[in-house]
Amino acid sequence: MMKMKNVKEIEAALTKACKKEMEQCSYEELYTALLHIVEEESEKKAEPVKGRKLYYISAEFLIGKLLSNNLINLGMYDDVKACLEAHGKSMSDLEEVEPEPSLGNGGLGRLAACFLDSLATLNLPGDGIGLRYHCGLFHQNFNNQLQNETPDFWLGGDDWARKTEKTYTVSLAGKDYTARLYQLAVTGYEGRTNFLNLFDLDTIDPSVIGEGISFDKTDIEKNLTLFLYPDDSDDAGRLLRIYQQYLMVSAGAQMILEECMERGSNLHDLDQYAAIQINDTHPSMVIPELIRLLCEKGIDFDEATEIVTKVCAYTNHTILAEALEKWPKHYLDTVVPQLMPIIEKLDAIVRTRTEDTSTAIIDGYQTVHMAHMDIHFTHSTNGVAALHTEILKNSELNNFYRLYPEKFNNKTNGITFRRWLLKCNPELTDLIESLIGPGFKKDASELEKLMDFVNDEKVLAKLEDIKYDNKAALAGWLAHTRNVTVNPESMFMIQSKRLHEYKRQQLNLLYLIHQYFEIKAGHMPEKPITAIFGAKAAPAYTIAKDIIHALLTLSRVFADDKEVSRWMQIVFIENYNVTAAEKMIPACDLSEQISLASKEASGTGNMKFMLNGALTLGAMDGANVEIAEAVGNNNIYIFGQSSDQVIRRYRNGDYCAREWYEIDPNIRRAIDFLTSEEMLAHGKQENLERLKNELIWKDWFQTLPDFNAYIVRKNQAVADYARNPKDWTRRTLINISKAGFFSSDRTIAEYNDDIWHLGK
Ligand code: 26V
Repeated sequence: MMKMKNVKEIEAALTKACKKEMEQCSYEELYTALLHIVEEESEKKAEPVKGRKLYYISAEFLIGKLLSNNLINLGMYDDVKACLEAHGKSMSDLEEVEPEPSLGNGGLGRLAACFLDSLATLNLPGDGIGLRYHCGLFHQNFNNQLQNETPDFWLGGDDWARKTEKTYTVSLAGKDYTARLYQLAVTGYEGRTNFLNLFDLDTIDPSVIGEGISFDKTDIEKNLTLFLYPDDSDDAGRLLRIYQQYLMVSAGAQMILEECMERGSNLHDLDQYAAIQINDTHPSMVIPELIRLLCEKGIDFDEATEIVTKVCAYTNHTILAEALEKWPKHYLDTVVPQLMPIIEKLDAIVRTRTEDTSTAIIDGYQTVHMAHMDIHFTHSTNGVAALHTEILKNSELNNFYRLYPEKFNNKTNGITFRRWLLKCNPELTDLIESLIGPGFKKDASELEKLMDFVNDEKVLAKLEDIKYDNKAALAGWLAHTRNVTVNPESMFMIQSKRLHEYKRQQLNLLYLIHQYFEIKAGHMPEKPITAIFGAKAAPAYTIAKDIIHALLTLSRVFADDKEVSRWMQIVFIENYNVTAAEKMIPACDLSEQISLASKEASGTGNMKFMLNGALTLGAMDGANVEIAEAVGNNNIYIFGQSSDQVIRRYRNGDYCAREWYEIDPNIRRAIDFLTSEEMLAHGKQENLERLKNELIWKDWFQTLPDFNAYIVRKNQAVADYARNPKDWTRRTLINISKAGFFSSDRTIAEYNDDIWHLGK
């Protein structure tokens, strides 16, 4: 295979593509030229498939910018960088030209992207199937300390998804639409190339977008793939979600059957050709859709159902009841009338298997439960971290577990080290390579060899310098892109993830207010603190937006107060996305993973921070439990209630926030401050009062019982960091060396061994 790998060849290709000397080229021109070169190189690594091929169907793929990552995976990064530098150009300036694809919300979508990288790296045949959203997730900006949403037109110029000639007819509400396939090459690290298949309509028209991200939700032909999960707070929004999901699964199912038949399947043996992973419930309609298509091709219903059960597997990503999709039957009657007879037959089958009506697909209120259909009619249901899977088995899905114990299994999430170490933290990567060689890039368990250096003063000094450089780099990036100044000498504590009450950014908020009072009382922290946040709130999620407002307002209060601002600064980074994460994560000292125990299915940011040398401050929740097990109690800061305690409290229904507020003066002082004069000078009374009342009267995610434990643990971390920096760094090295388990290569190998059994 020809591989373009040396600087001269790259220079020649770039000059040829741009038709001028490199010095004269704009970054836009160089980016486009490189995109095409990379695409060509990637294509060479696409291979015919033997045996089973995976189709990972997901409404989200949060892939991040691709140029640098693809160059790394193709082994061309260093040469391209050298070539650019030889002509006075910089890689980081070039990176800024690329728009970030906006195809996901958070962890679920980013996980799908990490999985695609690992599949290709492990040389496993596995494609993604999703949607080509034109504006994707909204762009967030702050105005008067409030979140505003605007469309993110990321699809402007050259992008990585190629338009193909392949189209499929999809019937929505009785009318035919033409779904067009776009394909994006996914190149593994020294591995094969797979594809991300994204469907779209040719008729999409962004001119239907009005104020902010509002648009006419009924005009499917023009709006279907405009946004990712448009607001589902009304009927039209919810219907649109079903339209989107069916477009994805129907076109996807047709494509899968077509490919497998081309490869020789007679459809009776479909399970020898295809494995389908259903990523949460958004693609669940693929089950009845495949059954429908197989029946259309002459297979009888019972056999079709059996085939589909063998082919499909389901991953559950949350135990939050409100996030488990269920649709009023009449919605489905409207959008997908062709599926309803099939779903009804499946429901009838379930009723012959068990008398337990709690596992029915269609309940007594004529509501269709998508997760129930998934569990009954796939051969595998997995959770995404050990604790999460146990909770599914023992409480949330216990009725299903008793029916099908053999279907339930755990696959603890992972992250790709190519993006979350090699790409985002080159200095650390180089240090690790100099100590243990390059093997860890493909076999993450080799990081364990770093344990030999935990008492090596020289290594620790280098590690400390790298952390400082990364903090200075984040400071530079913030100054350049957000006009914010931060002090890299301070301790960086970062909470970045979607804004949700269960993730408890409000607990962090109360801590910061508490510290404010401490400083006012003359008790200074042992080290200046920079509390950094990154988070988008769903546009219709009022309390989440109030929490953002409170943090932005508090940030102003601190900044205006000379006494406080010497010790504490709050930075809420606008428009948090993958690109921002790549800058923030390597710069973090303390990683905030403070969800209410039992509520965060896994978390994956927690793994990224650990890998990049941050210590975790966390509740015993999701994958934090496994991180704690891996690093040992001395190398992590755990606080708060256990998941058992939390579940018991919910079951007994005896949590009363108001009592905690009344009994504990520190809690009361912190909550009351939300509507203080100082806060009202910058913030809006309506929002701050609403948040205050929410905390006193509801506090559904039990912030108050964990308040004191959180303060104590966090201040312990600050003290340790201030008093014994060498020991802190030693403990970060332990975290790095124990991070190998959290590689998505390990996760994918487990999926393959237990569920997919893919060909090579
Ligand atoms: C969705 C919604 C939508 C409606 C309102 C409330 C709500 C709450 C949570 C969700 C999350 C849906 C699924 C999801 O994104 N789960 C995330 O998946 C990650 C990858 O497995 C995992 O690391 C996160 O812990 C989990 O929250």
